[in-house]
Amino acid sequence: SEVFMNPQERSIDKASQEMLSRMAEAGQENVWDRLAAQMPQCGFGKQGICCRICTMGPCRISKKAPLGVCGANADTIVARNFLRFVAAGVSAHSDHGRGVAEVFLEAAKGELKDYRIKDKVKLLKLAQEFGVETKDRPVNDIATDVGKIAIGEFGKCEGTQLMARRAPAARQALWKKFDITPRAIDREVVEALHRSTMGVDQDYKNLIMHACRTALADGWGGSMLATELQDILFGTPYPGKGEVNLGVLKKDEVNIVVHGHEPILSEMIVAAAQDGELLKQAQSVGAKGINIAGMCCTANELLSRHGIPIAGNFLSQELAVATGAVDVMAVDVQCVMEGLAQVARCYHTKLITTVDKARITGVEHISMDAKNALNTAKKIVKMGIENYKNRGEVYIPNEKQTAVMGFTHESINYILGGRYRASYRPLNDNIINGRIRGVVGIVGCSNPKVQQDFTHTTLAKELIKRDVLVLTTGCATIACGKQGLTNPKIALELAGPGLREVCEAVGIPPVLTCGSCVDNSRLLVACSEIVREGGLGDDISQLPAAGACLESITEKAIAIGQYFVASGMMVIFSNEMLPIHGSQNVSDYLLNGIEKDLGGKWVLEADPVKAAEIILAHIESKRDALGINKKTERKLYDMADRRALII
Ligand code: SF4
Ligand code: MSK
Repeated sequence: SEVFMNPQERSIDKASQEMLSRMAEAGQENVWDRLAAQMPQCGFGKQGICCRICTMGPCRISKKAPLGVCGANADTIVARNFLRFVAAGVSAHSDHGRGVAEVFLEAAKGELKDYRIKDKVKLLKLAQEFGVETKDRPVNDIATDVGKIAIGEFGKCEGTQLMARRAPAARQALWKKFDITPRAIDREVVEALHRSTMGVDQDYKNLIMHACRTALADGWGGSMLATELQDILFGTPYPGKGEVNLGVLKKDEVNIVVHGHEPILSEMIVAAAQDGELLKQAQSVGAKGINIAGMCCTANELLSRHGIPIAGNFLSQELAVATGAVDVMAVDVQCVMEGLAQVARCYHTKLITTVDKARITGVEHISMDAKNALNTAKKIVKMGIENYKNRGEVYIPNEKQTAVMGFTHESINYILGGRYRASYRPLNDNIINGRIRGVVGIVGCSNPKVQQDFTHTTLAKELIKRDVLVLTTGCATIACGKQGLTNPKIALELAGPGLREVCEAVGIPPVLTCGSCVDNSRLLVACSEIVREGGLGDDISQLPAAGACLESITEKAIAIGQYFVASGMMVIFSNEMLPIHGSQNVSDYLLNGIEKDLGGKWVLEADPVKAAEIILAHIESKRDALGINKKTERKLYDMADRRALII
């Protein structure tokens, strides 16, 4: 792959470009430089044909040596590696979900003074779904029962994931037919590791089928639990305005950046920053206030629930420190680059790890104890205040964008249908009448092998231009936010006439931000609800819909892709970011054969314009199959339509 050396090649984001220039001038290394130093990267690894799972190896498959020492061929090795990618991604999301479930249960029992149940309506819905008695019972008793069942989902001895029942009946039947309905989340991950160890499962299709089941345990299990319980505990997001990009950092305030994924700590830091005593302390050191900003998925969680500004996505983390304005960066789990520690040493920034399972050598660790959460958060904020005076030169790029964020399955439902008739009907009707051609999820990361933010935003623009509604999560959301695509004023100008009419009528932007990585589960629920609403087939695989992640990095992204595929969706990734090319059979199956079995498939395309063409063709073929492309005469909204829509 190409190595980008100058700031303009590395990112389309002006704030990133400025910071990259400054870091280069100061001779400071960042993720792009480390990528350059790694070149050329191992061709065997890229194709998925290196195996190091036993000490007869490591083995690499080549023409000269087509079999590993144990006799494993390329198909087995690629499929095993793929399964291990998926299992690791699932374990990350699901361990996040388990962490939330544990705090949820303790909070429900009244053992945590700083957390309480915020969304009682959502709690009651989930309780009913889990079969928990709700009538005349105190909220905390109901929540305790829900919490116990939720924790059980990770390790239960019998049965399948409860929330997999949210999928359309036809989908559930298909999972049953292929025996891939996910059982306990931990069990699927453990079995994945067992099956992919030396001398166990040596049939590539069998391995891929277990990758489906393991991934489904994430999408319809671990991630979905994380989302549901976070919503109940911290409040279900509702669309609101916020600001995105490094320009949200403030020269004259104490800047605390929270980075990672779990909102357990960051929610408390937000609360601590409002403490009168701490505000006074901030003023006493000459700061005008305490400014909290988010990074990566923590940022999505906080903006969508509290309107807290977002400083940047994955590739911006080191750049934020290089502004010299970050007094504390508090991190929890996932996507926290170890390189941050090195960059932080060049500035006054105090980098603090907070989760015992995620420490960095040489970095100060303040253990986040849920029982003493607010005090721990206050301690961290105080460290920021005390560090304010140690700032050296500060340079904050003057770049930020207004964004409307915080869409959920519930809020889309409500906005479309109104309080008393919350419903997907208007969306389904507008897909059927062709004003909206289809729905696409643009999700995931920000990879230095790709110009930062370019592919996510180009793809989003190409799609909305052609009347496709875009839903985003993760770092893709932040990329779209930075480029104005979640600002209705800017984005509506770029939308096709049909999509624009619908968005204007109901008051939404054409790019809907749906939260963090675990919130991809919201998209699964939304798809199921669209199917349930009727008129667009009886399974997710029939919907004119797709998923895309052209800047993926993590194992989590592959797990997400695989659970979308196993749920019936077409998913586009960049060629280089799915290491399956070393096996023709595995590639053929994941890119083609699997569609006959499960209705979804992977597609590889790195170019966002070409990816948009592929998605459009896919959407139109689904529309043809549904018979909704007959009489597709497109008409703009007239007053009668508007009256029918606005409740
Ligand atoms: Fe080599 Fe087989 Fe061991 Fe893998 S499992 S390292 S292919 S001997
Ligand atoms: S943070 S997983 S780089 S989206 Fe969720 Fe961003 Fe990908 Fe991490």
